[in-house]
Amino acid sequence: MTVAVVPAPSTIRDVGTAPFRLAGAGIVGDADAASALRTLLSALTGSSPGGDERTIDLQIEHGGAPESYTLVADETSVVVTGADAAGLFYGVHTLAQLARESTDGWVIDAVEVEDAPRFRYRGVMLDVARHFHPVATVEAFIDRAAMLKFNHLHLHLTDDQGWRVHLDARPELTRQGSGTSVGGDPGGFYTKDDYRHLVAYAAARHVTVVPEIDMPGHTHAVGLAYPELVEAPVLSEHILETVAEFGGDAPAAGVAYDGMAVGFSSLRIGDERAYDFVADVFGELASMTPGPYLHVGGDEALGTDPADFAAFVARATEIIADLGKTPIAWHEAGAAPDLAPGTVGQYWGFVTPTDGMDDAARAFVRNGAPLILSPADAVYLDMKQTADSPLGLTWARGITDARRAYTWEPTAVIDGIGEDDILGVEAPLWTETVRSLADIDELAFPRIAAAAEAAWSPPVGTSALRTWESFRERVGRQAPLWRAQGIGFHRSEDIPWR
Ligand code: TNX
Repeated sequence: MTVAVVPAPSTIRDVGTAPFRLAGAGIVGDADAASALRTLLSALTGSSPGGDERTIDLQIEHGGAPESYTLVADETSVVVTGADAAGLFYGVHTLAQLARESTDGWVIDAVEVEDAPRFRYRGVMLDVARHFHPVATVEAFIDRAAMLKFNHLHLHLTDDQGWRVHLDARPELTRQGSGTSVGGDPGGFYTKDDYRHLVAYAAARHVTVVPEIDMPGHTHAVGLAYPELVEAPVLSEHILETVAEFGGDAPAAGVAYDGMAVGFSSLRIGDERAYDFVADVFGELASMTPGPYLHVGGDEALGTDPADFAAFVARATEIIADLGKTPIAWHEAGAAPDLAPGTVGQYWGFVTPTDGMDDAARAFVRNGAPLILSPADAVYLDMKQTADSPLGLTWARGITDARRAYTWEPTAVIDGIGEDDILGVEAPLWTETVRSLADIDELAFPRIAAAAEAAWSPPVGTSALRTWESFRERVGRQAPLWRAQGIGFHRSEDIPWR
């Protein structure tokens, strides 16, 4: 039987009858799901089911696990039943993946699928700071993620190179801190309406936006707008080496930074005005963000004294918690003894941890909160897939091909961190080298599908589908659907593309 579903479902069984023919079939049931299915099928097959000989029935029946669904297809009917609207939406995407062209025209094989997510947080991240990406690009990225059953979009909204969301409380941030991107490329920012539009666009696809304001490091752009809030750039040996490696000017106070070095900037942690700033920006962001999370960054604060860093992240996470939101911080913040209770950690070390990064991650769990896993040498979508591509970086153990992106198991990464300590998996796409949607597609695909499988599918070792051999076959069969969506995926050589 042709199993073409990615991420792999909990169970899929061959029913044994002839397939369901789409020609002459009609779609009935839930209107939102029906319209999503029509859009997918007409892009794929060139026509939308509209007959009345057989039906595809799309229903919500409350009671099952959140986001779960069942799909039963045989010769006479297809029934997709979601435990909630998200579950039905995912069932519809599974159904679109099952459609294939046969001598009988487009058909759905006779199968029975039972499916539910492994983790409740399944994320992708887009860095809109190193290169600004317009609203339409973010929409397209949301569409791509939702097709693979991701349910969170982390927007890395600020960094040394630019501040990308307008906030009335601090209007100079976008007025003076958003003009450029890496390499002197054009900058930009989202208006509050743009941001609200993206939140709604994502929500309509069962995706929650997680905004990140990165601090206390990665704040050079803040200094363009409010110089009193940031320290002078720290030009350490490491920074000067990075500047030499990637070119561009060294960071300088009051000058927009368009290079690729990290770890030279810091808010003035000892100054109370820094905390007024934190309260202002997160307060306004909270009021525009219906989702439960606000991400405070906290990574690579190499320009900040460790004790000062600990004091800062403790206060910043408390400010977020006081707004009624759950703080998320990159794993470095785990070293701080007084993080707000419940602060979620995001681990970006390697699949085999180095440099005590696992200790920092475990500290979040000791503090009573779970972890999001983003092991850089597996799910960083900005690592090079091939040596000859101009896109991507190589710091996370060189080339990350699809096989490496696939071959890891979340509970095997950090000693002592098991299933219940893991909120989910997130695949970040940093954009130092990424200028366009075409660049995003080329780097993200097909590895984003491997990350989706780590986040959604049963653990490695518990399902025959969770092997590289199975994945490469299944992901290769996504090609017609991906082409129909206009996705310019990287044609990894080790995948048999259809
Ligand atoms: C590390 S991982 C970063 C980013 C860079 C990225 C490039 C992490 C939390 N920070 O600042 O953009 O590497 O791969």
